[in-house]
Amino acid sequence: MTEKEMTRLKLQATQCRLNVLRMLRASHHGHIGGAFSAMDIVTALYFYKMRLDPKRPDMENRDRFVLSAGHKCLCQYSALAERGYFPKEILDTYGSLDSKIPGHPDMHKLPGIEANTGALGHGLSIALGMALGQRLSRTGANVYVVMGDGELAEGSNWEAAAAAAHHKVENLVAFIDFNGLQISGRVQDVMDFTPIAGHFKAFGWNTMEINGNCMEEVVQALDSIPADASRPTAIVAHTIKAKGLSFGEGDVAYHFWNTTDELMDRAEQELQALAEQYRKAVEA
Ligand SMILES: Cc1ncc(C[n+]2csc(CCOP(=O)(O)OP(=O)(O)O)c2C)c(N)n1
Ligand SMILES: [Mg+2]
Repeated sequence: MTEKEMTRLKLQATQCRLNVLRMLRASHHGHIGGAFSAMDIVTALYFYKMRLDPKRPDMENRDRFVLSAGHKCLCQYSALAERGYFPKEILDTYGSLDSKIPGHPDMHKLPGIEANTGALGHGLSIALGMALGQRLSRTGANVYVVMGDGELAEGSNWEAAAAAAHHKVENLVAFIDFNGLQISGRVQDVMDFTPIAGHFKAFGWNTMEINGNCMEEVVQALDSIPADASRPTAIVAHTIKAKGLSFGEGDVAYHFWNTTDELMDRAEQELQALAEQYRKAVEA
């Protein structure tokens, strides 16, 4: 990938973060922390890695994306809108009754959503089933799942981890968004699952550890997934909760943000300035 292409991806991630703010302008509240920590990973998947066609969201051999930590959905809505799955005006309906983009993703309401999530701990099992199905159908499709680190406390994840390794499901890739925080405090105080990569490795997974807010490292990790590993891959992505919201980074109070006009203006200005920098570099 050229430097310009890399900068274009960073611009895209910034534009996606701005889309999140647009939704929060409409609703005045929402889960920004986990959406912003996972935004670089989700951008790399939607704009660099996954085989998909927004005009044919049901294309048989599409790669699948499952957002196991469904409360992070603002990051997926932003990427889907940016990729052209639905008109951006729909972003302004966030928080309204009958919106296609509810507080947790709904596959019956929005094209591009593959599974209903929100109750933590189910996405890895769902993604494993999809990956097995795609392998049987020989479509060549990969299945990508994004999980939270607090979510790992759900025991069902570890049944799925064992089964995925046992069945050598090499077309399954799980990102663990390791931002160190969950709803009410530090993950290590609530339910410590470190070393996360060590646990997946012990189950038989191929594992990597990266800075999940560094686009170069996310892209490199995606490029280095072995094609014939006979193993699923877990990418433990060290991130900062609310990354990109300067006054909220690493602060559990921004797991769910009740916005104020003043702070919203500041957040928007800062991200717009960053986007402008990237835009200039891309156009230079
Ligand atoms: C089964 C279940 N229990 C509790 C919750 C409430 N809940 C919503 S978000 C959250 C914290 C998740 O933390 P983490 O997985 O680290 O995601 P992050 O917020 O950091 O993105 C919890 C406990 C839930 N959605 N599902
Ligand atoms: Mg977390």
